[in-house]
Amino acid sequence: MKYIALTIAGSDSSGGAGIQADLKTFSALGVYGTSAITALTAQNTVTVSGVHPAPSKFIALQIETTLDDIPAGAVKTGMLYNTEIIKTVGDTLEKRNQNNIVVDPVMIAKSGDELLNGEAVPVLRSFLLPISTVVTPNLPEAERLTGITIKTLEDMKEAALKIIKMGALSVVIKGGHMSGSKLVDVLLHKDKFTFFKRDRINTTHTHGTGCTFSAAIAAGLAKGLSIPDAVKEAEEYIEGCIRASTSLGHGHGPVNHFFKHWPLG
Ligand code: PXL
Repeated sequence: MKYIALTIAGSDSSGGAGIQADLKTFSALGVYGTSAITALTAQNTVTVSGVHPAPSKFIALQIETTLDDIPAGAVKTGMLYNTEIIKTVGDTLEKRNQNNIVVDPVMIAKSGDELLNGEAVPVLRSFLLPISTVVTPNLPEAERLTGITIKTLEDMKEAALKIIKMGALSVVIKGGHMSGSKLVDVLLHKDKFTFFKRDRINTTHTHGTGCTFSAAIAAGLAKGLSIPDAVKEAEEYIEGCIRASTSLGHGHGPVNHFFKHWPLG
């Protein structure tokens, strides 16, 4: 059986996040990965020093050409950068009736640099959420999408319900930005909440975490897992990746996508 997933995302020259993280994740989870690159970033573990978006027509061409020949069982979107790219990606996927779309509403890099223009948030909400199978915001992203200030688990549940009302089939709100020794991610799928609790791993080497998590969900969907099972597998996978992360460079080091195969540090 051939399992295939397509990532539509930005390139991270430091190799820890973006397209590079997605392809490593697909490979580690037994899925063949294809890619459409939305933007180049000049980046290391400390800073994003430049962003060079691709022309939106060329992004559409990458998606069309790849999928025409190699249909994907699931697609994930990551860094989309501006309004025009969001609209193009949304239109292209909708026109093709692509199923199993995981939307990681990437807004800010670990270094604090902007990966989505501020004015693009409403466009992401109206163009991408209605076609998404799973949306994976962290807390600041969920706050920007919903306008809800999130301080408690109840706030996370309220934000999840609001994101479903915007048209997403399911949502995982990632609780990593909440303080405390335990983390909770909240999945809302078909009116059912599932809570994934784990101990906080004491490390700053978390570059690529969000990209890796959403790519792992896409890999699970490409393999035919149900949404809750794909999220569960992604939760387990990201925990292993973070436990094996390392200091590489001078800032937030990368997670180890291949922790089952070889140590990174
Ligand atoms: O983690 C979000 C992210 C997404 N896409 C690209 C990135 C980053 C973070 O650094 O570089 C290309």
